[in-house]
Amino acid sequence: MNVRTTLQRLGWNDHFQNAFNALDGDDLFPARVITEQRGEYRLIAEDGPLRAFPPVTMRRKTDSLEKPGVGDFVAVVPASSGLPSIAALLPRRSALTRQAAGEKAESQLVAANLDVVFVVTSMNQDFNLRRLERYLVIGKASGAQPVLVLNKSDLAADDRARFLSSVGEVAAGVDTIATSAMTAEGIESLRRYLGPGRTVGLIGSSGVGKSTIVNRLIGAEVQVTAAIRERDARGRHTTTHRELFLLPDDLGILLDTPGMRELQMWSREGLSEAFPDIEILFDTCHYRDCRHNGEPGCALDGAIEDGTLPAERWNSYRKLRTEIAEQEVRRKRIAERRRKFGRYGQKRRKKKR
Ligand SMILES: Nc1nc2c(ncn2[C@@H]2O[C@H](COP(=O)(O)OP(=O)(O)OP(=O)(O)O)[C@@H](O)[C@H]2O)c(=O)[nH]1
Ligand SMILES: [Mg+2]
Ligand SMILES: [Zn+2]
Repeated sequence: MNVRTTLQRLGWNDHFQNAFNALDGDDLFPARVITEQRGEYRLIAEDGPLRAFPPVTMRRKTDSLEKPGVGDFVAVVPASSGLPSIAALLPRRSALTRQAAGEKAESQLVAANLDVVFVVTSMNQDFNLRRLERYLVIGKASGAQPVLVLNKSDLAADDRARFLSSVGEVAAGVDTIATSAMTAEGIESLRRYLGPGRTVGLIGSSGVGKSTIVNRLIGAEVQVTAAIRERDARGRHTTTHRELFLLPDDLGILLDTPGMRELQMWSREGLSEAFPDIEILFDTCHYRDCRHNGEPGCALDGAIEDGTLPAERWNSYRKLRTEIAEQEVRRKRIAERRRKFGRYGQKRRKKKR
C-alpha cells in the first residue's frame, strides 16, 4: 500500500490533487512538465513520458507566467488523433521568475514548484558578490528555500576563508555549503536537501559547475559539461535548456538550468529579505522622510562610515531598487496600453499575423 506512484515521486501531493479534482473534464489526466522548447512540452504522467502541445488559447497568452513551464503540474486531455494537449495549469506552490531579456517588461518563469534553490557560485576568480546578491534575491522571492553553494572549493586554496567571510555579508541566514564537484567535498551535504518528491533547482552563472554537480548527485553523466575555454566564442552556454531529472532511489527531482546572462530584477519581494541589514537601518534612521542620500545624521551614512555596512552593498541595494522601480513603471505603462487597446495591443500587430 505504501508504494509511491510515479506522480508522487515527481512531487504530486494533496495540493495538486485538490486542484485537479476541481477541474471539469472526465478524461483529463495529470502530468509534470519536464522540459519545454518552442511550445512543445515533454511531460511525465503516471503511465510514463509523453509529448503534448498547449491549446492555442494558452499559447497566445501574453503573460508568460500564465503559461505552463518547467516544473509545472498540468492537466492533459488525450487527443483522438495527434498529440494530446495541455488543458489546464495547476496552481504553483512556488515560482522562480526573472525579468525577461530585452525591452519587454515581462516576467519570465524559470521554474515552477521548486522546494529548494541551489544558488551556485564558484570559489575562484569568477566570484562576484554583487551577482550573487541578485541570485539570492530571485531565489528568496521564489518561495523555495535558497541554499548557497560555493563550488570549486578545490581551486580556492588560501582564499577560502576570505570567500566564506565575504559571502557571510550577503547571505546572512542562508545555508552555505562549500563543495567541489571534483573532489566530492560537500556533495553529501547537498544530498540532505534532496528527498522523495522534492524538487531542487540549480541556478548561477555559466561555468560555475551546475551541471557537474547534477552529474555528481545523480552519479552518472546525464548532463554535458565544458571548461570555459571550450565554450564557443559567442559565449554560448553549455547547458542550453532547462530540464528536470528524476533521481534514482526515489531521491527526488533535480532541475538544471543554463547560466543566466541577463539577471534583472522583477519584483520587490525578496529584496528586503536579501538585505535585512539595510532595512533595519532604514527603521533606525533618525529622519522619518530621510532619502538616505548624504543627509547629516543619516543612519545609513553612519553605518557606512563606521564600517558596519560596506559601501558596495549599499550601492548594489540602490541599483536593484532602482531597477525594480523602473520595471514597475514600464509594466504600468504596458497595462495602461492594454486597457486602451485590448489584450494584444496595437491593431498593426494583428494585421501582420
Ligand atoms: N576544479 C573544479 N572544476 C569544476 C568543478 N565543478 C565544475 N568544474 C568544471 O567547470 C567547468 C564548467 O562546469 P559546468 O558544469 O559545465 O558549468 P555550468 O554551471 O553547468 O555551466 P552552463 O551550463 O554554461 O550554465 C567544467 O570544465 C567542469 O569540469 C569543481 O568543483 N572544481
Ligand atoms: Mg550546465
Ligand atoms: Zn537616512
